[in-house]
Order: sequence, then structure tokens, then C-alpha cells
Amino acid sequence: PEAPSARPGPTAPALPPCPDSPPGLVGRLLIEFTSPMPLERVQRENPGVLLGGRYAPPDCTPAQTVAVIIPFRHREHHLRYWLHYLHPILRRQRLRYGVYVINQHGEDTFNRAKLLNVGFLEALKEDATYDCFIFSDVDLVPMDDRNLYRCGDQPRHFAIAMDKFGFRLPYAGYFGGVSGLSKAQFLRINGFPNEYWGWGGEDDDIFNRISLTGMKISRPDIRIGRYRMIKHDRDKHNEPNPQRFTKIQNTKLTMKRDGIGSVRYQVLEVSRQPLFTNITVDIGRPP
Ligand code: UDH
Ligand code: NGS
Repeated sequence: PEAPSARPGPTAPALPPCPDSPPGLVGRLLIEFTSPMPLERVQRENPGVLLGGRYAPPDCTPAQTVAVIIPFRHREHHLRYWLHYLHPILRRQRLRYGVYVINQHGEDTFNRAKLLNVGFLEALKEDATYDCFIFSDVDLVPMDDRNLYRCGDQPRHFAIAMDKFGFRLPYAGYFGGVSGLSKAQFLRINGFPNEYWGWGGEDDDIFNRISLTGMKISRPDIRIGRYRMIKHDRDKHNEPNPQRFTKIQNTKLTMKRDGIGSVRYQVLEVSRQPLFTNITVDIGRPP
């Protein structure tokens, strides 16, 4: 006889597809980082978010499933602001999503792009249906909820008008801060480079990968792609990488061998927190 769980349940009506432009967006938002943000408050204010930072709209079926990947080390107070602002925004955007904090273990040199590669693979292990990946720094909060965290037919750059750059793009090829690629787009560029240790250049390498594979960056309207960055000092063990200028000249040669196909790491812990999944990982150290 058939196992009870294999039988279809009482016919729940399938939810309609989510509308292309979500109703209930509010537009421009007031973002500030002055009052402290206790995690308990953020949890209390986001009861609809499931363990591990998962959410799905109750009333419609989204076209995509979005994994939000955050490269991380020692920025707990930034993460609390990020969770406080982003969960309500992503909910209003009617996304089916999960939040993955990829925490670099140890005190060796930081490697943002390698952590993002790890996030891509580990999110897919958690849920094979992820088909859109949004890569976000922990200190960047959008000032407008019409900046939709979804993927399109080209890689997307979201953080185009940051307060620290006077709400302008700092240069035409800037792809830092917050970006998004579909699973297919990410695989097409062999993911991100693993060999940028320390600060700088890895986002330019990703931009090169996208251009070299014949894709074009898509961006929101400059009035909508506005961001506030949480002010902070330079982190320890993330000094500017002196090799970055020569490395970004060589993307064409390196992208075939260095990327998602060659990333080596060891997961030390996966911990499902109320508002995010925390993945602590040993990514090694520069050669
Ligand atoms: N990150 C961490 N921990 C670190 C380093 C980086 O979590 O120790 C993550 C975090 O998500 C951060 C992102 O990597 O948002 C990018 O790193 P970053 O914030 O160092 O880059 P940014 O360009 O700052 O924002 C560089 C130092 C600026 C010093 C300015 C002093 N006024
Ligand atoms: C470029 C860096 C990028 C960086 C951008 C903005 O010069 O990685 O500045 O930096 N490229 C190189 O160094 C080759 S910021 O002003 O945010 O500190 O994202």
C-alpha cells in the first residue's frame, strides 16, 4: 500500500503566479543606523520568516527562488541592521527567498569572492530549486523597495547609487556591493574568482567575466538604485590586495581555470538561525 505521505493531500488550490510588479511597495525608505538594533526586536518584527531565513509569499507563487548570499566576518552589528531592513523589503517584493551568511573562519586574509562561490554551492545544497543568486555586502541597505531583488535576462547590478559615492556610479564598470545573477548566468562565467585575497578588484574581475562571455549588465533607474552604507573602519586582515591591478588584466586567461569549478573549501558548521542560515567555512589562505 501507498505510504500516507505519498498521497496527495486535500486539494489545496494552487496559488496564482505573483504579479510582475508587486502591489504594496512603498517606494523611497528612511534608512538610518543610529539606534542600536537588538536581534530579538528584529525577530519579533519578522514572525513570518521561517527558520534559516526562509520566506515564501502566502498568497502567490513567485517565478524565481532567490538565494541572498552575504560574505561575512565579524560584522554582527551590521547584520542586525541588514536583517531589520531587508526582510520586510524582500517580503513586500513577494519573493521566495533564503538568506545565507557565509562566515569566513579564522583570521587569515579575507576573500569576498571565494565566500560568494561557497554561498552559491551551499545554498543549492540546502535547496536545489534556487535559480537566482543575489550577492550582497552586509553593510548595504537599499533606500527604495522598487529595487527588486530578482534576476533577469542579463546579470544585474543593484547598488548603483550609494551615498558614499554621492548617489552616482563611481565608474562605468563598477559591479560591487550588491549584484545578482541567475544560476545559468553564474555558471556561464564559471562563477567568481577564488584568487583575490584581501580588498579590491574581485568585483572588476566579475565584471570582466560578464563582458567576456558577451553578456551586458542591467541596472535599475539611478533614482531607484540608491543605497545607504553603514560607515565603518577598514577591517583587519582585509588590506588592499597589491596584486589586484595585474589580476584584473588577466581575467580572460584565468577565468577558465579559476572559478566555481575549482573552488576548494571545508564547511565547519551550518546553523539555522531564525532570520538567516549561518555557514562557517574554512576557505584556506593566500599561497
Ligand atoms: N566583510 C566582512 N568582514 C570583513 C571584511 C569584509 O564581513 O572583515 C564583508 C562585508 O560583507 C563587507 C564586504 O565584505 O560589506 C566588503 O568589504 P568591505 O566592507 O571592506 O569593503 P568596503 O569597500 O570598505 O565597503 C573598505 C574599507 C573602507 C574603509 C573606509 C574608512 N573610512
Ligand atoms: C575600485 C576597486 C573595486 C572597488 C571600487 C570601489 O578601484 O574593487 O574601487 O571601492 N578596484 C580595484 O581596486 C582594482 S570603494 O570606494 O567602495 O572602497 O569596489
